[in-house]
Amino acid sequence: MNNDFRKSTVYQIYPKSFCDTNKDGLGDLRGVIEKLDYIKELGVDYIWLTPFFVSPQNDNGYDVEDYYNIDPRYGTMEDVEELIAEGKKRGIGLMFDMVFNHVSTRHEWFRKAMEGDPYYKDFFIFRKGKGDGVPPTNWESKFGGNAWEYVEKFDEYYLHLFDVTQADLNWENENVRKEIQKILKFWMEKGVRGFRFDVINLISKACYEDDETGDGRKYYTDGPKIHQYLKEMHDATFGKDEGIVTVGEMSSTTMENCFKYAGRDTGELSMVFSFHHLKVDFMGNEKWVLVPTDFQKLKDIIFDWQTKMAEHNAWNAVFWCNHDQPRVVSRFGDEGKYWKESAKMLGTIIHCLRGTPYVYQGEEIGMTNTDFTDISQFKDVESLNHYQILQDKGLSASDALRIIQIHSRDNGRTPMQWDDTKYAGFSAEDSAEPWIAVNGNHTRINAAEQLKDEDSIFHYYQKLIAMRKELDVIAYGDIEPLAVKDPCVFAYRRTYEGHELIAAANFYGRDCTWKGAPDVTGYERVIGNYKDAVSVENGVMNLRPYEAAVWYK
Ligand code: TEU
Ligand code: CA
Repeated sequence: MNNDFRKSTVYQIYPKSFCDTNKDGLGDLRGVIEKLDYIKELGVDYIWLTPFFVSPQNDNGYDVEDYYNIDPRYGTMEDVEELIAEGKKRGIGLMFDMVFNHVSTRHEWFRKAMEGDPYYKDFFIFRKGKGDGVPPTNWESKFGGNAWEYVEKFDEYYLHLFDVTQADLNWENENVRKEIQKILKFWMEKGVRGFRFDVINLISKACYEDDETGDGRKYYTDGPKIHQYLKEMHDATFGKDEGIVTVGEMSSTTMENCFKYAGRDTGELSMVFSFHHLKVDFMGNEKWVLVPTDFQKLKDIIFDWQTKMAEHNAWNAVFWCNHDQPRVVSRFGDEGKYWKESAKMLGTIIHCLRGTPYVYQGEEIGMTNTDFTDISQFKDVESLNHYQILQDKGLSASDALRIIQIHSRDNGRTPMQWDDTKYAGFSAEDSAEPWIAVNGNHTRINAAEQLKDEDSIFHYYQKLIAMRKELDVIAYGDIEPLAVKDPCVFAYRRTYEGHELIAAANFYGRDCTWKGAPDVTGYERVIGNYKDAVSVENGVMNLRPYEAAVWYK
């Protein structure tokens, strides 16, 4: 494993949808072990596994009931130990997903709180309502509806920023913070080499007041004690081991806060996920609408984060996909004629940026959004809630379904497509049906096919990942945005110790010309998604549909 996270690439696995070895239709940890050689082949340094701890699975494991034990549906502690050891043998470090903003209401702490134990009641955020069934504040849950749940026994409400079965923890309580440190130490002792922290910038709540202008996020996002809590956690646990890599998922954050969260010397985290660049097909913060992608905004946001984080010595995680996002080839590329070109183009843009790239399972083979045609095929609590909310607002069932099809998190959660058999090799053919339907296009889009094909998306990603290791300019270089206002080109220059790298891409399915392109004579074309070179004449670069190319000097 590469201890320098700037040279590393992370592969994200959503175990429930990755590989099912015991034929029950649910992916499991033995499935991850079985596929380690495939992941090794891609060339990544770390695997981030989303939660597999004991959980009622109302939010697929982000509702943790017990951080110290493995949900039997995923496997056993022995499986986890074997996975860590087998990863290590292959130079791959395991990063676990720590959900510390909330716990499942089935967690022992919450159960004891509900029994009235004052010690544990103070682990959560209970407040009086405003009378007449009016909750303490008008804050909205991220999954729809008010964020407070009434408990008759106490005549109080508890806060849940996510599902009603995900109760927010009270970080003001030092005992909560101590318990969290214990959990981290436990997993560090097991040999875990990194952590991803779920919505970690929501843990410090500023106050409990009505938000007159919004949904409450301004009162709990990047709150007043957030940096203090992160430093304390860092100093007490992973900060003691330089080799541990950490990434914080930052919901609706500001860059100023990220300078500290992911600063080189701030003693908080190694890097951050921010999501502003993935809201360019939203209306403001409203996800459940259909609006075209704003390409200019996408570039502006990425370049802004790239340049300013660099100026402040802070580090980004760079990514298009995860288990909460639609598939990028469907979203910003083309599922049809230019499927392969556009998938490679999107990979090129991310992998040559300044930051640590994350590849989400199936992205490396160009997996697409679901082909679901009926709401009953969707499983995600967020999709199902919003399907109802949209209709309550007056949309027809078919219009609501259209929006869910485009934005649902389930787009990223259909089974990994290993081969062209009935269940795509996720489950054996004689298995129970997978928990969520396999995309019909697995007969065409699958790993087995791509491993055989030198020109596949898989092999292109493999090359991108290797390039970051070979060329210091990718890992360490400065970044200069190019073609900033061009309506179809995404391009930038990286520089480091006399070396230069230029990445250029056409984001659209038609030919485009980039006027004022840099002269690349004398540069080596290190990668590209068309066989022959791009033509450049008199400062004009002619890019074919979704063409991407990278030059190095
Ligand atoms: O997600 C945090 C989060 O707010 C979003 O990604 C959210 O799912 C989306 O914006 C809603 O439109 C994290 C996890 O990645 C997600 O899977 C969990 O459901 C969530 O936290 C709660 O733990
Ligand atoms: Ca299974």
